[in-house]
Amino acid sequence: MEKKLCVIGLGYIGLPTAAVFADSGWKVTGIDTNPIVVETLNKGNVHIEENGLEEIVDRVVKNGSLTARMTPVNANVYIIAVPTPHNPDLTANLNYLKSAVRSIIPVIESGNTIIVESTIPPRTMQDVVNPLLIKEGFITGENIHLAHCPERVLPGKILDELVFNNRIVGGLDPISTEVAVDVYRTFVKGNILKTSAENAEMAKLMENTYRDVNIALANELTKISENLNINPLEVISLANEHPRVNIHQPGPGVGGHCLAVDPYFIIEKDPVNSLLISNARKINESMPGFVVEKVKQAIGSNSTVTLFGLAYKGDIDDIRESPALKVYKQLIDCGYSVKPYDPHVKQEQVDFNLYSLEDSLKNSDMVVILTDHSEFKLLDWKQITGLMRNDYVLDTKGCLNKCTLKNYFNYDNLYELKPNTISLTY
Ligand code: SAJ
Repeated sequence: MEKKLCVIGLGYIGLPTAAVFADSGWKVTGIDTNPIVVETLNKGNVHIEENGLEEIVDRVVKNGSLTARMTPVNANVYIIAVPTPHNPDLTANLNYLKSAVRSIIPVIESGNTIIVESTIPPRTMQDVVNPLLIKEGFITGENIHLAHCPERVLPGKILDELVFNNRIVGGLDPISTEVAVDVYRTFVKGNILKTSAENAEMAKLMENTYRDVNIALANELTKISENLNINPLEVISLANEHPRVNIHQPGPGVGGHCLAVDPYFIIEKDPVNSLLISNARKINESMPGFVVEKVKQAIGSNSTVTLFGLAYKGDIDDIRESPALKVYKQLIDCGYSVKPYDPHVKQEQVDFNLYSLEDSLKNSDMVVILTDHSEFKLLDWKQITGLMRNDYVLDTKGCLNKCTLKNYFNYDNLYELKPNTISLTY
């Protein structure tokens, strides 16, 4: 088979995927509707932060195996990796997906393979994608192949996980499954698991829902523990000594485009039976408010709060659905002066002021750690708190292990933060 591939959507998943295929003998055209993304890529540069991506993109653009443009060209295989955000009512917005499918219709030919990697509600391949192709006279399994192969990579480790993770490939029919498996075999070293499109859709959603529900359990434990003067982090580590227990870690909430979004794709399809999933969402959504409540208890109002970390998790620049943004907004709404610092996030990513490390600490009463960036663990915290007006630290990620600072609080000792017991120095 001639190895020409078109990747539609050059974001966090599409760009690394395009680069890895291009590095494995495919002639790849990356498609994006954003001209800046296209221009940046054609210069051999990248517009997102991901370990090792710059080097591989530079190589495949220079050797001509990866080029970018704004509209699709003919290829043998099309991989769609566009965002599937949620609507205000929390149902999946499939507009990008539908328009990606429509954009390739003029260039697809008999024998081509179309693979959707975007995360989608169960039955979307059957009920939304396939009908768009049928309308144009294509017959899946006969003159085209159609499959869902959900991406399952972790930001920060994408290039490694693309190659070594097991992959689920779900075709609309058995031939489509086999053809799509052959596509991924060119570089995937993990197992390739064959199934139906709808099982693939649901398996992907349940992976992230499992984590969301498990994190909600840890967050609920945190709230109960605060009430009962118990140390939840210690409880989790003790319980996890059991060979079949793996409670996740509590935090300021759940962010990212996956765990915070995917459960809603299941809820929308069967709300009556999704009670646990939807309660877990509510618990995790309540955590930014819980953090703000702790700030209030510790330092009262009319104070200055430094936020360490806006990214939704450590060592990345991704702020999508980040609970830190919600904490920021709620603190502002409560009248606090808020100074966010994040060594990974750039000013143009947000519509409020970001501070340098030093400026963020000036006149500050409390640092709230919201992201577990490695940089924060390496700081000299005695020196950091010395630069502040008051030296309170609230570590929502349990970042500073064995911290001995006097006014250090993490989820283990929240019960010590009794309202109005702390006097501030002005
Ligand atoms: N979090 C906690 N406690 C934990 C673990 C995570 O509060 O114990 C929070 C993080 O701080 C973050 C959020 O959850 O805000 C999500 O982080 P994550 O690292 O669990 O997940 P993602 O969204 O970065 O990546 C997930 C991964 N899915 C699983 O591990 C099942 C990844 O493999 C998927 O490819 C990705 O979602 C996706 O695309 O769906």
